[in-house]
Amino acid sequence: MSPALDFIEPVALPHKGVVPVGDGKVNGKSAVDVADGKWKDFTFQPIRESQIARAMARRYFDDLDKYAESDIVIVGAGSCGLSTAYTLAKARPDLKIAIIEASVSPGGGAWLGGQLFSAMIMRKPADAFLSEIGVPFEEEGNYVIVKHAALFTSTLLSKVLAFPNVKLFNATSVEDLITRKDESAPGGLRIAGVVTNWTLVAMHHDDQSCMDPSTINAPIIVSTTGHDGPFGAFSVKRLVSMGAIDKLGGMRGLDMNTAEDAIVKGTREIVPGLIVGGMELSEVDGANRMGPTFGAMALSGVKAAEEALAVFEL
Ligand code: 48N
Repeated sequence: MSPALDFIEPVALPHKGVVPVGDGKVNGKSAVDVADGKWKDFTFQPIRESQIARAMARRYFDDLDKYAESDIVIVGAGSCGLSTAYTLAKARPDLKIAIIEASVSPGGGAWLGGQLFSAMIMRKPADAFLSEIGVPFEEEGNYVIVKHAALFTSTLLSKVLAFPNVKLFNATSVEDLITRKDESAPGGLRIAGVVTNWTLVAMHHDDQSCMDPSTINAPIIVSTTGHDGPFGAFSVKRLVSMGAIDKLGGMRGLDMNTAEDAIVKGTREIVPGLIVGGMELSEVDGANRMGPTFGAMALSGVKAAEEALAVFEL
């Protein structure tokens, strides 16, 4: 251990197998003496509370300023959104990628496997993504098993957050989409950014007056807000309400074999500037749900990233 951290070096207490002879002391010191000695003079470096406040505020507002103009915004930090972010950030370290996640805790539905069971199943060939991010798994024929879904989500999250060109704004909701008239687009609209608010603010629009939102401009938005639920399917429901698409197909019943292929292969730009992936897409296309298997989320994220890069490179 580096000398700077030697204070946490475990105290070399007498091994149980070695019975101290006599007064229970080793080299004239008892275990308590040795432990106390180490901690007795311990102290942290001094600090003034305002230094902590400034360190946090400065970085947060620097990030708000820096990412007010982003190259790509990903809405939703579930398994699909995080897989998109990983694939994009690795492929294009020059792009500024903002992730907007409504919940305080990112990860969406991928912290547990299914029905509160903790193991996570991915059908092959999604095991290639697990190998790419370094998540160990057990082989079982046509599928693999990660021993705890949180091992996948925490590993992916840590990799995404380690990229210098990625910023996660969690506890932040996308409340609307920035639009531009575009006669060449099917619904006459192009998406050019997102409208955001802190989620705790967004939840109180009905009981607090005029808390206006903020915005992020970006040429490409990848929306992965999950299937319809309290927060889900946000962007595609907004596209319908603004007349950019006619209606939603609505997610269909569970059929693993049909659902996973349809979500991955169907991940695409729905209207110019807005790519939809993951379970949000099932609401657009009327795709089946797949239940507790997550390979399609990972590979839909990979495909969403490829779709974004293809548009970006036009
Ligand atoms: O995990 P989800 O809900 O969505 P995906 O598509 O990443 O993964 C879906 C997957 O968990 C399943 O549903 C599995 C495979 N089951 C399928 C089945 O058959 O039931 O993550 C979406 C994230 C969440 O963290 C939300 O908090 C967030 O998106 N979110 C938002 N973030 C910002 N602004 C919003 N308006 C918003 N809406 C949702």
